[in-house]
Amino acid sequence: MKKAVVCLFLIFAFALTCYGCSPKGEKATRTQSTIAEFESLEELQSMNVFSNSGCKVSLNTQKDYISEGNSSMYVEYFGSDGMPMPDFFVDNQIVIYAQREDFIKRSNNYSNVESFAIDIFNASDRNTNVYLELTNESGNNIVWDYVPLVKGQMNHCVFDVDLKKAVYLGIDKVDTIVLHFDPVLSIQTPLKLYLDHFVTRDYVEVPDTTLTLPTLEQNEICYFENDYVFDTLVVATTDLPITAHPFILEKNTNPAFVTQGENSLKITRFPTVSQTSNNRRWLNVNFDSKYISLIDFYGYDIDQYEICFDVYSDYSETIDFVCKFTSSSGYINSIAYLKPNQWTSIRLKMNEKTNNGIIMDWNSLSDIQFMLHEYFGPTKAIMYVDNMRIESVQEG
Ligand SMILES: [Ca+2]
Repeated sequence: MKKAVVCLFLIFAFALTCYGCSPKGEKATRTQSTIAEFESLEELQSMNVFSNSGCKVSLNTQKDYISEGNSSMYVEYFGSDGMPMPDFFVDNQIVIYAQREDFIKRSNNYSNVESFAIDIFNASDRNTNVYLELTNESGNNIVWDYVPLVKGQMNHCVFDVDLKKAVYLGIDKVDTIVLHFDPVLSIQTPLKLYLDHFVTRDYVEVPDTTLTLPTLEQNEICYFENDYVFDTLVVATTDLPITAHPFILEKNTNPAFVTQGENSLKITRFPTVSQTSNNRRWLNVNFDSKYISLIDFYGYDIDQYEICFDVYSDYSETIDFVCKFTSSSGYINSIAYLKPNQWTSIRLKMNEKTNNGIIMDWNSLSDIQFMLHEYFGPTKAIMYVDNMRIESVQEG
């Protein structure tokens, strides 16, 4: 038995070696393109780091803090002195314009990107996070992800791109590339970071990003079983400041958080970095219009049927959850209050009147949105949604 395992291992190792040392001329799986190498003051000046009064920027030439070339960028973010608010924070971001022809040796079309990578030495006295955000002209978040930065070491950060979704959102026309870091409160010591070698890892052969519309089951609004939904659900952050952290939307496969089939929608919420908590804004999760047109509302007696779905929240307090349905006759909001760590079954009568006081024309449904308040919780919170369906009205 042991022998067989060793043999298998050897075969596997041999296969790997062959793969690693493929003869010249054979196709590589990916190449690399530069976004920024932080090699000159001029290059640094082309990013909007200097305009930020809460940080210091300089060109570093100490070898320990360089991963490529002769220099890196040193950024020090500090909480501002004398601010009356204890939660005052510095708007700590670096914005790189995707069309900087002088430094970026590529177009603003990133639709061949497998991942973004940057090396960051965290010389602060604490761990922090780096957030990567790509937006296009419409302000949509095409990519939004984060990687932890361990203190006292060079962190090789890689942000994988979900290319199907990114293409759907317009990664072929990127407007800005933003790097954020955790906020620095005025009572905290500064964040001290060295940035170097910001690149994209590109596919040589770009995978197929065509979306295929699913076939819905009878009574289904969304069972979250088809990849199409996950590839096209969008977080709308239009009126939010750039320091607001949007959600991460994912397919959940853990059966503990599924009420239908094998999957559900997982929504991870991050606390908004904001100075005021009295004026909470909304963040929306929007369904794709082509998907909505697949839902079959014909033949239902609206007095006899309801729209139903299940939502789970792990947040320690009761939290509100709004689902908005919009049609040519107006919209209906279903408002639910989710208790912690349990499923809430939401039911909305189909004969409810819209905001215009008339019966909803479900056949002309154009939008389904989950509306969630901007969130100030101390840590991230997770929600699951599953089994959106049309069902006969429950008695009692
Ligand atoms: Ca499901």
